[in-house]
Amino acid sequence: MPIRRNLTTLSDDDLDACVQAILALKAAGEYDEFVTAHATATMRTPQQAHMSPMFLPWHRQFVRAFELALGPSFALPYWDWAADQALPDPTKGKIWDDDFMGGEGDPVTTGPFRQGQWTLAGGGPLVRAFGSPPMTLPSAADVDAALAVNVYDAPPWNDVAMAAMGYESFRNQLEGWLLKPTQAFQPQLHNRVHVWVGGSMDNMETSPNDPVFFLHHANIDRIWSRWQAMHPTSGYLPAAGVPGVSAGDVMWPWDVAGSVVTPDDVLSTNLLGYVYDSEIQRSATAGGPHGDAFDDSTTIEFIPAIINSVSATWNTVITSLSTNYKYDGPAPHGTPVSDHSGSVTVPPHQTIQAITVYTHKDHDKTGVAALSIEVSGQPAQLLGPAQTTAGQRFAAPPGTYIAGFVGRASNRIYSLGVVALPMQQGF
Ligand SMILES: [Cu+2]
Repeated sequence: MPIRRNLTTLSDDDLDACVQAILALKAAGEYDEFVTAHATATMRTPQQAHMSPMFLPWHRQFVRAFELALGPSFALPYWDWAADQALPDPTKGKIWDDDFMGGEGDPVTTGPFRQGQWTLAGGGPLVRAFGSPPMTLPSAADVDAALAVNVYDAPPWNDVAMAAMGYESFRNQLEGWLLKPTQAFQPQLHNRVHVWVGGSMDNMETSPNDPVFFLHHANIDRIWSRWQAMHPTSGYLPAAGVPGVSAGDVMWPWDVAGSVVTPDDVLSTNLLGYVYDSEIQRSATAGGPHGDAFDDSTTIEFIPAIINSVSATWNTVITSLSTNYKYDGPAPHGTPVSDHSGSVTVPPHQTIQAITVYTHKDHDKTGVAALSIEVSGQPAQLLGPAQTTAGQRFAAPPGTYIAGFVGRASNRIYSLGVVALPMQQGF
């Protein structure tokens, strides 16, 4: 599964591969189609892409489509602008290196997207005008404040001042329209980054003209994913009844019969086929269910409601290896099942949020671990390096750990995926 990584951790080769993929998409004429789709979506009524609860699912689908256009297994890096905010000079962050995104200017004259090398979808060169103090990038504290809001969205489901109206809205706080009663309006978080980069990015319709858009929105998506993990009982809102923006409503332009996309379809990044490096690291530090010093784990997410039953069996071939897993369903929450091996069966029609498998840090020394999943007798397809059917096992080779797990319910075919990575990556 593609792992979206913080761009500051990428090698020069990986950064260059990203630039080359973007340039190739541009040369093929496909890049500009994304700019046009974004602009058209922005001008439609009702608003879905912005100033709407669909802001996050719409851009998740949009960025994922872009990522797939760059390559079937391509992973977009993300730009952690809150980390750059803390730099002595945020305009000197790695993202702006000459061999990555290039710098600012009217027009931009450095980097691969400089004047003469990169023409906007509507014509003309790329422009950037970085904010100067007191205009700053959002801070880590700003991100944490948004993450603390446990309600996804609230009436009137748009960009107006919800805090001032007595409502809380994670979505609107992250999107950045939120007017705090105690402060004069200024763009926050997502909006603030667009304004800070300035120029081409500071245009709500055509901002994808700057490739930085996608690195920025990968980070926005990462923050949403983090919020989802932090607030597992806070779902997308409105669930129903608000025309055009409810959980089951179709998001334009993904309205082609037979392949429509709704917010409900994009609630899990794993189901869409990617994961963030920070997700892996966060689960890795969560600790084992017994409070032991386990240092790696995998999270299994399933689309709720459709699955009749799931049983997961985790065991180790080398029996001296200590392995635990737990079932993070609605109840009992996080029940540790056993050491060494065991299984858990989820009752029919239960919502499964996650099954987490913890393996002991020494397991790279001791050999093979196996995980088997059975989904109510249905064929289960592993999306990772092995294919299986119901009840069959995925075997992680020695020296790997299981980094991600996917359940997918599409046309009632259940797919399960595993990612196995070398131990040295991140742990
Ligand atoms: Cu947008």
